[in-house]
Amino acid sequence: MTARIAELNVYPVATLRDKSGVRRFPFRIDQLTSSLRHDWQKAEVLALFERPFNDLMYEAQSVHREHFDPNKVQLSTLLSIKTGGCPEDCKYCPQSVHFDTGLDVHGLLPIEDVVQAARNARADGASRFCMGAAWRSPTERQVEQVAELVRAVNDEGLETCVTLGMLSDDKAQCLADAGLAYYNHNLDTSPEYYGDIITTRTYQDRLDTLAAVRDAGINVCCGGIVGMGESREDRAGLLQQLANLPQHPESVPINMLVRVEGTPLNESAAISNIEFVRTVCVSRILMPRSFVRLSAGRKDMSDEAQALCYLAGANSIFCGERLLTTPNPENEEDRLLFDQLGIEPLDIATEEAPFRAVL
Ligand code: SAM
Ligand code: DTB
Ligand code: SF4
Repeated sequence: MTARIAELNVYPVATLRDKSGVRRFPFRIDQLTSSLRHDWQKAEVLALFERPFNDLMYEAQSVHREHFDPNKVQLSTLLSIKTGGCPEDCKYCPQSVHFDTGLDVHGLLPIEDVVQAARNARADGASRFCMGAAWRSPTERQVEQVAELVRAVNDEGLETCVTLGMLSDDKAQCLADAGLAYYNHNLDTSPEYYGDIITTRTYQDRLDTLAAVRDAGINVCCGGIVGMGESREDRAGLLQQLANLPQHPESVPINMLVRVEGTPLNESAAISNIEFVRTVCVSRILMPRSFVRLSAGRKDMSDEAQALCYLAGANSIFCGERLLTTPNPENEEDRLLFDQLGIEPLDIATEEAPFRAVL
């Protein structure tokens, strides 16, 4: 049964629509297969973290090979479409009004600038274009403006992703109607550590937004940040939450904290690259069919550390010289590393990717 469904090669959360575009039912393969679990216990996740590194790596790479081409990596490019001035107090974030980070604040970018950036991203090999806005929650008008950007970027032949803060059902639907493929909204950390990082919105607020996105038929991009002074138990708690969602996020960004002067977490205790790789391994094992993104933090990682992340099952990155407000490796550096490793970018236009979106 599991194998036959895998062979169908359709997107597991594709919302099927009839000829008039009416949504019929969400097709959720993961609920039909026995291979995906949603009942992970914290002790089980911790036990994975604690395994000898070679055993953990071997298992993660074996799981990865069951579901993906191990030599293909999906490329997304980020653009900050509205920067800074955010009323939230996320202690890692350079864009919060609560911290003085000397950021160049700007309002929503004009559509021409966004389309040009999308064209550049496509020319550089990205298959998805992610637009981020420093909002707590967008207004109706702002959602309509972003919907227009989504249509324009879709027209450039790129998949679209946006991250705009909290969303209600109707706002999620408006973005779905514009053809948005992915919405990024992170849980960031474990429920237990969350209050040490953010006080202006709750964990439940985040889960509610994820449910609104899912119900609108948009693919979910949801992960977190490590290296914020959290314990291994918190890292296990974050991954447990992600894997026990009613449906695994299609995309799971694992960010290594980018330390920004002026933010309260600038001096927090870092984790080793080996612990980061363990986090990627456990993500891959818990969410076997999700794209796991080696997300923020690559700029400070050696080639060898990144290679270990790919071996651990990371199969997606942000490419391009900027994340939202901080630097990312140059395209040429990434190209050189991919060449050394024999990795190729996933081409969603020509390949039958097992997770290709059909919205
Ligand atoms: N304001 C929206 C929100 O928070 O949902 C969207 C933009 S926000 C910058 C998107 C995500 O970027 C955050 O949820 C967080 O996980 C990640 N992020 C922000 N600052 C970061 C940093 N310094 N290092 C690593 N990840 C970071
Ligand atoms: C995600 O998980 N990481 C990206 C994206 N989703 C929006 C953001 C990383 C931001 C790093 C800090 C910055 O550049 O401002
Ligand atoms: Fe605002 Fe998002 Fe930054 Fe939090 S992470 S301060 S919500 S931009």
